[in-house]
Amino acid sequence: MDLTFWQYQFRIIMLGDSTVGKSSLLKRYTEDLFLESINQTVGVDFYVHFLEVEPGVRVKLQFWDTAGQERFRSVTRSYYRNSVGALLVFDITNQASFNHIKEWHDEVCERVQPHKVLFVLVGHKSDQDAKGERVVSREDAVKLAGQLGVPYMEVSAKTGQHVREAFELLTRRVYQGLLSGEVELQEGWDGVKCATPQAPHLQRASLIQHSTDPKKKCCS
Ligand SMILES: Nc1nc2c(ncn2[C@@H]2O[C@H](COP(=O)(O)OP(=O)(O)O)[C@@H](O)[C@H]2O)c(=O)[nH]1
Ligand SMILES: [Mg+2]
Repeated sequence: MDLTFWQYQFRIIMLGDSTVGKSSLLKRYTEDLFLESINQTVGVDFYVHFLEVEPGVRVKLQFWDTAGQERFRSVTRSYYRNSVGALLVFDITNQASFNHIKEWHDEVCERVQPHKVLFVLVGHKSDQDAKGERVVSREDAVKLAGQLGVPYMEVSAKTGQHVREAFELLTRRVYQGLLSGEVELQEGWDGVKCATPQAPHLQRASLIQHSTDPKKKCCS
């Protein structure tokens, strides 16, 4: 089987303050590695991972990681454009990173218009909880997630806890969004790509068909 074969490609971005662990999460998910002193990202880094969202339906996930611009809150419009999903990450030991989540959320929503981005809120470095380092309570995080209308998960790139689950939750949300029409394929937008492009209304029709017959390939 050709492991690089895919029916859909989703472009996913990582959002959150500098040092919350965005690059570490990507490294853990795509390479199952954790480095205590991870290099500061230089240039826009991107990572790839493949996931089967249902039998016979392979998705290529293309993750974009900021190159430290988030340190200066100067992430450019081109970073947000063409993305369909985002992990909103804060560090449970860093109150300011939690306080900034709504700003990250609102900024991306504004910048991707007229497109839609689906989110998962991530409370990161959950390994620090056992060490008594937590400053953001789970209750406050759940409350914020409810206000934003997004799911919440606590994860750790260090131990690997719930990392795969968080990325898969986001991927499945996007896939469900495609099936339900909440996310629309559009020409000139690369948030979601189909292996065989054709007219958007036909793609839509094939997606509906697809949802009732998982064996049917996208756009075929
Ligand atoms: N305790 C703990 N530290 C982490 C975890 N993930 C990342 N770090 C540390 O947090 C720092 C910043 O990580 P990095 O991935 O560069 O954050 P970024 O700036 O958001 O990309 C590094 O020193 C990492 O080793 C984690 O799950 N637990
Ligand atoms: Mg980074």
